[in-house]
Amino acid sequence: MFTRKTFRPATLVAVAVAAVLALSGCGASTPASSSSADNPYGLIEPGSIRVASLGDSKPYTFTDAQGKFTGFDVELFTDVARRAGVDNVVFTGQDFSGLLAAVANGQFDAGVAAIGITDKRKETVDFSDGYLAGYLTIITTKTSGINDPEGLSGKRLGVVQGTLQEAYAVKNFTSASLVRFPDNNTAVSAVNSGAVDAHFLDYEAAKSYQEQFGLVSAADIPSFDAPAGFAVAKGKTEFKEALNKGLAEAMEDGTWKKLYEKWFPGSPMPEQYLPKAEQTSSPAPSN
Ligand code: SNW
Repeated sequence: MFTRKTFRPATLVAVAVAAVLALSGCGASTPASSSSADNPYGLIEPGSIRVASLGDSKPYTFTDAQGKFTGFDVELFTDVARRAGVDNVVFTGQDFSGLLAAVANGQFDAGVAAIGITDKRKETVDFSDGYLAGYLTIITTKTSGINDPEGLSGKRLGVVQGTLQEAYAVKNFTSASLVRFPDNNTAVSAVNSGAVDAHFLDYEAAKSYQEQFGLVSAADIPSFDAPAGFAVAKGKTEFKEALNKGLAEAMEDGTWKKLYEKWFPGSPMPEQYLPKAEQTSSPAPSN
């Protein structure tokens, strides 16, 4: 792990430098992926968007039985990309903990995985406007006896490394023992086997695992101050603005609402992303 972490960026820089030299011929300093007339968004490969995502965050981003990426975030991003003029979107599954760094260092054009926008993360990447604001949920077995955050005291709580859940648990669930996992599937397996007592993840993914394994929710914690956004490398302003424009269009013409109803049936409808005509005068929770 240590070796890989220290070596990887250097290797990438070497590859990037080689690519620049190969493409420019004369050693000019414009990187291959920076914006230009035929590649205004500065994509790795003009005409297609490479997206770092997750294979096990159903219904946000997941792979179906055929291994194809689908889910709310996947369909929304694909729609927004099309509005920005790019039809070819290629999703790849990553561990969440490495996702933002992989976008920042140019391995991917975007990161899409219910990624909450925070000031801390903005030190690494830029974000589109927000497109989802919901809860962080603790799931457990029916027999664990954990019914609220206080019930976590002395218990083993799973979190996926690098998530807002991890940060929240470190700060607020100080009497629980945190167990860090690379992904949700591994953590939920640990709940099912009894290796941990509970797992802390996004509300809709929690709901999906509850249905699949007969688990129950012990608490829903609002995360409205960190709405999810699409992550892009810093400085790709044209790309980010095109995504924001597409996102605003998808919200205004009802596409966002249609996808929300499709993927999150029965969940309360947040107002702030609906067409303006459908928003009531009462203020939304935030953003
Ligand atoms: O902050 C929330 C947001 O309000 C919405 O509910 C979607 O999920 C969040 O962005 C939080 N998501 C976690 C995070 O950003 C975990 C992401 C994941 O597991 N894919 O760390």
